[in-house]
Amino acid sequence: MTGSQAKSRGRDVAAGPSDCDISWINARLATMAAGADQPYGAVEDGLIAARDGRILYAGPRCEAPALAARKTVDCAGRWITPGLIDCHTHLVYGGDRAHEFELRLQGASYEEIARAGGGILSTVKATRAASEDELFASADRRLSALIAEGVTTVEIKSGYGLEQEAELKQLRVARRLGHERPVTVRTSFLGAHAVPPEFKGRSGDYTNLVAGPMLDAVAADKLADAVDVFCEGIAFSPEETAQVFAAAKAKGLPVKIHAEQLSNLGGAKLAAEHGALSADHLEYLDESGVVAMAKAGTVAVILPGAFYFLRETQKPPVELLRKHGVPIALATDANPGSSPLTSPLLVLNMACTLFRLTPEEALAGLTRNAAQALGLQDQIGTLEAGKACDLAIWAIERPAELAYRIGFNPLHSRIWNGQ
Ligand code: DI6
Ligand code: FE
Repeated sequence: MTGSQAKSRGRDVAAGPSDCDISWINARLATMAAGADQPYGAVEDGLIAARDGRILYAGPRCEAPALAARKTVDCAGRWITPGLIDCHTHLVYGGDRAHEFELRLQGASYEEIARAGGGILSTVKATRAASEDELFASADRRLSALIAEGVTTVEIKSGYGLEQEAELKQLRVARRLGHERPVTVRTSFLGAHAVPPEFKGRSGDYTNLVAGPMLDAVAADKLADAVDVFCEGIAFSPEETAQVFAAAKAKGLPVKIHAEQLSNLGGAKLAAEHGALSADHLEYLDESGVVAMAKAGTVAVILPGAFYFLRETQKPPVELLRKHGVPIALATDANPGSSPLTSPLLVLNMACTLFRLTPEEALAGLTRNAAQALGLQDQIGTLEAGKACDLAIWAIERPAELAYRIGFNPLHSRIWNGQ
């Protein structure tokens, strides 16, 4: 095809002498590109070419410019999707909460356990006591489970330190995971996850600390890519949330929120008014919150693992999110208390079975829309020229299989940054 034809399809490639490092041929592509004609942005007989870790071309082989590749991989008809993006995790923590699982099975509720000093605070105790190496080792095992199912980008939150040094420790471990493992790590400072025991009854004083010296220290060491707040009856009020958001904004950091998980405090609307990247959980979100999110371009991150594990019955308002065009992302919410889940494939299945997403919407939730929830929509999330060459290659016959099966991993191989 001619250069101008390629350009008109948004895949302009400056073909040169040594062209590309690697190409994948004989592949079926689920490009997940926005506004594609085909479901999943599907391309039969597709080709991907990459150079310097970036996609040079992704599309039909017959339309590809002539590119000499140093290495060519024959995919034998396998499907390639964008590498999966887990945009909401609490992967770094000490200990576990299996005993609380037993207590809940004897009738205690998640909120009762939290109010009695268990819940998040029991993980805080274990996280404060753990060394950086111990935290790294346990998180690394959980990260391996994500990688094994095709994850190439993961967001990791702090929020189990709840004091300056322990929060910094969690974030340093998250950064180290990104340096040592073949995966992109984005971090969020979640100092406002719970009121620590030392501040019981003085949440305002703790919020001042989070929005002041703690955020200063996090920003000074460049340890966070975003700031998150748990806005809930058992956590922080909308006023306290707004205070943390204002401080984040002053540092030039984007914000996110845990909102409307157990009750409706209007947190998602508040976050949208602060231009939040995403509002997450959202079971109790109402239409005015949805409208505010649509207006602000705030992504809805829904978390079927927490819904399932806490045996919630109130579902997030998927129909309203669709109606108002709010992008829906999915994530594991991997954490020891409400979602001890490290399987993105199971998240796809649960999103369909529990929340009635289509398999295509679910896959968009772990690719294109998850990228947007991290503010990385120009970098990752679809198979398009110019984006990072992060790929998941699957031994499947159709993309819906990714959401359909339970407990089976058809990943054939995973490419991160073209490698
Ligand atoms: N919502 C959640 O589901 C997790 N954090 C939050 O704000 C739970 C964290 C935990 O129970 O340890
Ligand atoms: Fe969470």
